[in-house]
Amino acid sequence: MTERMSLSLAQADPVVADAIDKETFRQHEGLEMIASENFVSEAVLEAAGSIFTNKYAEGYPGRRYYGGCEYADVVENLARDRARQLFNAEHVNVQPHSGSQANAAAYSAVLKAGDTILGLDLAHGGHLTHGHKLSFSGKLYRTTFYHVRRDTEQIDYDEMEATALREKPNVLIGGGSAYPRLWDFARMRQIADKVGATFVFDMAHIAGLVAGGAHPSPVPHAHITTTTTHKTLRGPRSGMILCGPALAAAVDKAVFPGQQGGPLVHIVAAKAVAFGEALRPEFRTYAAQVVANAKVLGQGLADAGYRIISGGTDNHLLLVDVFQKGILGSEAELALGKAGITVNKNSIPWDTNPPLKPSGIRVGTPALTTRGMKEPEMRLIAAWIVKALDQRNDDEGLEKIRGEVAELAEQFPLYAWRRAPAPVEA
Ligand code: DSN
Repeated sequence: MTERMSLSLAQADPVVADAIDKETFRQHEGLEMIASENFVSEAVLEAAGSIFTNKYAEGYPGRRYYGGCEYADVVENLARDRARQLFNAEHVNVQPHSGSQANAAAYSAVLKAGDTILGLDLAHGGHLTHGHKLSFSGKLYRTTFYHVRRDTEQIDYDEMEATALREKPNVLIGGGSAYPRLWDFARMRQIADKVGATFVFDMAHIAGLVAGGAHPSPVPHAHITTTTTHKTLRGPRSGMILCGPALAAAVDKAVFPGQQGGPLVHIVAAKAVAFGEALRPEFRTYAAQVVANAKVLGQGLADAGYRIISGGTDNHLLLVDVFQKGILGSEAELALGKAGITVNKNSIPWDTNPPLKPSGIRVGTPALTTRGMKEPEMRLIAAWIVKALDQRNDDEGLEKIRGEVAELAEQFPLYAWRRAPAPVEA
């Protein structure tokens, strides 16, 4: 081994090391409210940064195309067994590198090019991979969409059924990125069965809530359930597919060799650790608190006159109409960022503004709940959000809120031992 191989990151590449230090500090000192983000444990970080990154393990446990896979088999079997237990699933594939690749594999397990997908319109809370024309899903397949109702801003199952009967989709896909309400899994399965479609549910956003018993599970209803593992589920950035025995071989073949080569064994190991954490009783408490926090946060914003899309939330996220107060989502994102609160601008259903300057923001509670924040902090944060939006053109006012935010963050430490002192800008 050359001397260079044994240098620490700070010695070998100070520029990258410095960016990691600064990112660690950024994550600590602000309020992370992007609904799809979370903070993994030190144990998950350690597994994700482990020497399994060196290993090729194409194939599946016991059936690999490379030698030396005995320990890769240990971690993949653990990840599979724990995920099966967590979601009461018969078959699990833990190799997809991401949610998009999990969806690509799920489709290719049951569809051929040109077949039809019916999914929730991205503009109404869906996901790019559910048929958007710029995604592989919209290029490879014929796509049709269902929507939310104008009056309730909740899924219009009658429209979904009428569209399914008319368009005869081969896959009906549920789930999305910005939908705050419960899904009617049983009704979706009925609609899929009526037209002979495969019912795929993408539970990426809610997987942790499902695992923690704070949200009903799509797994008993869907033919195939896909997910990411890094959102509410609080694992490493990655994907996973669950299904019954009838589709197990097709799904496995679609992941490898269909979509991917060698799995990221270090990330599979980190998934095993995260699923082990999610099986613990504390995770149930966490999931329930995520939902309770979102409700309190929504109430705080509603009390200040903000319109919450669909009138509230059943999960970890809120979609807030800021345009009704004359603010663009992009302006709100910028102002809140200056105040140390990270959210993302988001289209709202039937938005009259364009996606880069939409009418809403999406706000989520998974990451702050991991830090230990509860209802009192949510009330405080709702008040800061309202104040920051009121003072959106006053940089001094926003800076003052940022100071208060940092004081709160300091009381809920994150990765304390990894944190370098506050970076000094040159
Ligand atoms: N980009 C993710 C989200 O923020 O919801 C979905 O893939």
